[in-house]
Amino acid sequence: MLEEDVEIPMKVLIVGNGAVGKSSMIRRYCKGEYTNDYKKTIGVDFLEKKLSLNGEDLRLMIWDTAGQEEFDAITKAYYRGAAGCVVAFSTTDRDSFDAVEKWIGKVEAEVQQIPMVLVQNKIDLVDQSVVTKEEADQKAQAVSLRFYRTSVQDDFGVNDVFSYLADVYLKKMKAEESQAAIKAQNKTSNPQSSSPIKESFQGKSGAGIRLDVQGATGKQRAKAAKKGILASCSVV
Ligand SMILES: Nc1nc2c(ncn2[C@@H]2O[C@H](COP(=O)(O)OP(=O)(O)OP(=O)(O)O)[C@@H](O)[C@H]2O)c(=O)[nH]1
Ligand SMILES: [Mg+2]
Repeated sequence: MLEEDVEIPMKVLIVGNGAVGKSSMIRRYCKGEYTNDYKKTIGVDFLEKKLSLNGEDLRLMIWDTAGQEEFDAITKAYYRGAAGCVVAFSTTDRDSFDAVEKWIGKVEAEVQQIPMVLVQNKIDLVDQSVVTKEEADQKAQAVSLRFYRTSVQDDFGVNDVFSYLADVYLKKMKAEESQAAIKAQNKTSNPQSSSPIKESFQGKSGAGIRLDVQGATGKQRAKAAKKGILASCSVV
């Protein structure tokens, strides 16, 4: 248990080309709603979702960013502080598939490497697919990301995407908490020692998450995150 009465905030981003279904995915996940109408996102937007996972309560703040390039300058300012990212492309849009690396690069330019997932949306339109299953699997391997196929329209796979990112984040926080406890113990047995503990944590995606733990407990982290300094740990 990290902390009984603390709701853990987590900022999550969703990026990808225009019209791949980013806003639809967030609306589906946070509000259980779906519409066939397309209204492009202007700049950024966000919705919240409370999630209980492995006995912990999380508050996901999911930032929806515009896929149209004209908004790039605005959207990248909102990447900071993210603790997870969904990179989405559409089954029926080849350009969106080819742009995956570009989106990963844009996010990493602002927040280094954070846990990410690759999502192929509109899997209900598989008959009109312009990306083969093999190509999509290869891309996921090439960029070393956990890969999900979703249909926001049919409500297929959407919950799994966010649960996975939340799970990686919780594991990271728990690793931090146990490292802080070890450090406190070391300090008691050897008061001279003051070097920061560094510990690597292997996420499910295979991405190694390096935590620089300098005595903060999970509760302190959660409080710091609430004050807006959410992503104080780096991922390598
Ligand atoms: N068939 C199908 N259509 C979908 C699905 N998800 C979203 N759409 C449709 O795709 C269109 C674009 O969806 P949006 O969620 O607005 O796309 P976006 O990625 O937010 O686009 P930008 O805001 O321009 O970046 C809408 O007409 C949705 O109804 C899906 O799983 N299947
Ligand atoms: Mg949108």
